[in-house]
Amino acid sequence: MNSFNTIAVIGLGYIGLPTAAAFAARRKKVIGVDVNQTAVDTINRGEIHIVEPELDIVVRATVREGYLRATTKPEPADAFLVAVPTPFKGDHEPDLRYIEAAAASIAPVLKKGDLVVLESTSPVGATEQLAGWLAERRSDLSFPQTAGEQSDIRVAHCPERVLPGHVMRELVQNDRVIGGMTPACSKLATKLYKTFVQGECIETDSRTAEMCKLTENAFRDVNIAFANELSMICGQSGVDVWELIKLANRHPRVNILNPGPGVGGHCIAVDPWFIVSQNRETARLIATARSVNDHKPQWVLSRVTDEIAALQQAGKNTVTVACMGLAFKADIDDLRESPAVQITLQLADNKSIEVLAVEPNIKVLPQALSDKGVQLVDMNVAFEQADILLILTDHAEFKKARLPGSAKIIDTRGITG
Ligand code: SAJ
Repeated sequence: MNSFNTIAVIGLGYIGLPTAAAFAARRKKVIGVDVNQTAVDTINRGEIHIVEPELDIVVRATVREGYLRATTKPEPADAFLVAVPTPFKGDHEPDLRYIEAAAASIAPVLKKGDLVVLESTSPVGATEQLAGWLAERRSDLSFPQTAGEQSDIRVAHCPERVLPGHVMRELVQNDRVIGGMTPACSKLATKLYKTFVQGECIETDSRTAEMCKLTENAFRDVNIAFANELSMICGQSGVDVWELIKLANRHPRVNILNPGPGVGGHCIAVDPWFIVSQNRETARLIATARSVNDHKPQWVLSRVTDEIAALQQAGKNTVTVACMGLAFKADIDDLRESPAVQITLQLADNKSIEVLAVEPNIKVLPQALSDKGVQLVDMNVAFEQADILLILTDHAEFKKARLPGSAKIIDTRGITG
């Protein structure tokens, strides 16, 4: 049986790089592959191009010891892990072009006995599609969709489920769902993950594993939508939503999540659409949750606009709004799909106000924000200058700070309660 002397990881982003590092830390020879030459060069210097606690230490050590190496072109290996983005396109249909590109790049170096694992969050059927793309390019090898348990190449879906900010710990400790295209595929993939996974590896088929990952994120999205909807209802009825949730959660079977400015990141705001796009008639609750969460930034904006109008009516000529936090959640630098960025951008369209941004985890503002005149400032500068403090991210720094009494505070995260 394959003993995985060399493992290739395709895609060195928020999931691929930590996974590559975890295998390398177990003294496996790991080839990390990414189309981004800058990322490849950074990793080969023993540095990292993303922010994730403890990842830098593991990458530095494994590169120095020669276990981890990055390149732009796949090389022969015993296992190939595909961890590339799966965004959506058009009317929220999944866009599998990066998986197809990964298949095209690894096909030439595949050999009998290899394992191919799709880690990217994917719509149901994507693993079979990946195997199809590989088979089209390698008619000399047999694949599970035609050869079943006798296939030359084993193919499985093993979705990642790690929480940004806690990736290095969760990679090792979380249970893993292993969805092989056949039981032999699952067995081989379990053997691979057992290299570093201390949680349980639970075997199933690839379609169930695909749906399982989508279900986990849709479940969270629906629950956050419930909290966000409550916050909008409470806003109309003069009830403090944070106190309400605290009280309701004293019930032994109620556990409401936290409202916020909307749902961001590259997972929860995206993955439920994969279920919806394949089940337009039946996935009604999941689709509604998406629209509730997507509407939340507009609701926050209308509250801020009301406050700005009130200050202007009271004679304040130039109102300064400080947007506290741009990251999509606390204590990370990731601005992808961030509702805080969306709100800040829209505020900056109002030429009668000044917009400041405070984001302790970044050094440079994204171009789109600086182009609109938004200034990145320290927290204390914002406290001195702001007429409205708009709390968009519950960073630890903000929770510890003494907020100024001089500004109107709009707290979308409940840190002031
Ligand atoms: N959020 C709230 N209220 C809450 C919880 C979250 O507004 O009570 C917001 C956050 O501020 C953020 C968004 O939701 O904008 C998503 O944050 P998150 O912490 O819920 O999740 P992610 O996107 O960082 O990671 C999720 C995780 N999935 C689940 O918890 C089911 C993680 O385990 C997955 O591995 C990850 O998606 C992924 O890669 O799919």
